[in-house]
Amino acid sequence: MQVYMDNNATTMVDPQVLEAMLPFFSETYGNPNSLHKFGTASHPAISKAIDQVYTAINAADADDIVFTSCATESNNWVLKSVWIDKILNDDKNHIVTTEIEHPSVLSTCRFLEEQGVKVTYLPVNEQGIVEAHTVKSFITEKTALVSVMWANNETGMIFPIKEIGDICKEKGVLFHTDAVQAVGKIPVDLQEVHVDFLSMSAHKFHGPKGIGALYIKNSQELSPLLNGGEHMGGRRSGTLNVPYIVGMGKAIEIATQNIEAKMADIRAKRDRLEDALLETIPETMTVGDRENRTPNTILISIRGVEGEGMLWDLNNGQIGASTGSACASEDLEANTVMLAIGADNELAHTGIRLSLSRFTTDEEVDYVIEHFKNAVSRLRAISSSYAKVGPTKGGEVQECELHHH
Ligand code: C6P
Repeated sequence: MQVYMDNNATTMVDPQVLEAMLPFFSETYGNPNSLHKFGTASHPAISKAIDQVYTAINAADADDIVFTSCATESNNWVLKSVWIDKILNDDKNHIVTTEIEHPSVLSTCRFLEEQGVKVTYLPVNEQGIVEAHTVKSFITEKTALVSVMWANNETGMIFPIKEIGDICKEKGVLFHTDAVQAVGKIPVDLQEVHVDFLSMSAHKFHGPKGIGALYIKNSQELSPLLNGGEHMGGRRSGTLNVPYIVGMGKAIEIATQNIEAKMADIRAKRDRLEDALLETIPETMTVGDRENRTPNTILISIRGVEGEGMLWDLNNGQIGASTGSACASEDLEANTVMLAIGADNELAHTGIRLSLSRFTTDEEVDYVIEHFKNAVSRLRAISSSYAKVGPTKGGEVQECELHHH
């Protein structure tokens, strides 16, 4: 058996999505900007995909959606263009974000700091989220933009986006949310929540990699990141990637149809897995209240077991998991979110992220529970740090205290 438990890194393309995409590679392959029928033949499919995306997030208008190559591009676009539009060409100089955004936001913010922009990185509480009142207290007259993720990729913790959106609206500050880990996992309703810009990526909800979108409320002014041939009304140039656009539309439609039922199903499997691991393996803890997490995610820490060792053992057992985000997994650093919520360095090296999908089966969950228990026993038997400290409460579930730094 092979079990893929790393669906926050990417997901498999749903076979129905692949099927929808296929005709647009070698049959309807014209450039949509061409005037002949090879080009115009793809227009209905593109319109349909835009409709599928804007309907899925309950945006007001199809014009509010612009396709990009991925969420990294969407995030770069918002941050850099707000810098150009509001900081270079206006009198603002400040961006508010959080300590635990994805690198596509954090490293863009660091780049902007080098250009002279002031950036506030808000700390998270012990649940791994930033509360709305904290955001409010850091907004000043000079703030151009607040950028806060909808859900965190490592913990699944969901941020109070409605409250933050209301504050930004009241203060007249632009609000961007990186909703990569929210769209397709939990309801995202832009009639309920005030957001100016929202980033998403198709491969997180069983669409293809290399296609994303940016929602722009009321298609408001935002300088393009890519200048060129006036594609997408001049907002994002580059020949439209028709098969991937079609795939993204189909994927978001499927993911958001009956989302409550899909969530309940994934949540039941996730909770069973989490309970089994916490109950049978002493001195383990998970990060963040389950009720406020995306229903597919567990970040579990196992005292005395290095995350990388655990991944290696899981990989030998044909289980794919991660120690945190996929793009940070090669540097063997401690889990940044765990450090941000106050875990000590040793504990922050023991985090394992397990992320399920709607394709995860009960048999796979059983297999992971069994393998995980055995892997922990094997690794603890050879762990010098575990031998030094020893089990602190033999056999019982241990609530590890996290202290805020
Ligand atoms: N997170 C993870 O393992 P791209 O690569 O551009 O499609 O998506 C980037 C991205 C942006 N924001 C969030 C919150 C994300 O989780 C990701 C991708 C993966 O957690 C890979 S690093």
